Amino acid sequence: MQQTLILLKPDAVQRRLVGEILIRFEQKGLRLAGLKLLQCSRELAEKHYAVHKGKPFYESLLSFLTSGPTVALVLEGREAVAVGRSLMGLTDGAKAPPGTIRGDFAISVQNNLVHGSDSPENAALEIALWFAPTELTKYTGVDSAWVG
Ligand code: IDP
Ligand code: MG
Repeated sequence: MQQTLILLKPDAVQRRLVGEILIRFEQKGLRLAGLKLLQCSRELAEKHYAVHKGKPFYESLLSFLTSGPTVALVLEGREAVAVGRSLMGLTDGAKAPPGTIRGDFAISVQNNLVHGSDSPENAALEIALWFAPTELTKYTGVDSAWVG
């Protein structure tokens, strides 16, 4: 079963949108494999956003991600990476279509509420960055025959 790393960034926590956002992923059919609230360190933020090092928004992005608690999720299900990305919508909240998380709740490019892995390979790397193996669960969804 494919897994993806989803972060509900500090703006989602501060704006009390955690429940509102989590329900979107659950209702779609993705299942929780890991969940925690943590304060992201500078070191973790640097590793997580290493691909953006050198870009004009890099420092601001690190400040944002470390500015308050983040909810980290591992979600699993069929095509979890692509499904996660499509529920999130485009990076820029102003351009994200209504019906998506960013389209419904964000208008900023930076403060866009969620992170989602962009490939199964990156998902595996990101999950290992944010979670210890003992923090992840393995179980069979009792409704999997119906949900898919
Ligand atoms: P993604 O989150 O949709 O995958 P990325 O291009 O990977 O988007 O960018 C990572 C994060 O960096 C975005 O979610 C957003 O918070 C921030 N970001 C991306 N582009 C910009 C920008 O042009 N200005 C400010 N922040 C940006
Ligand atoms: Mg990205």
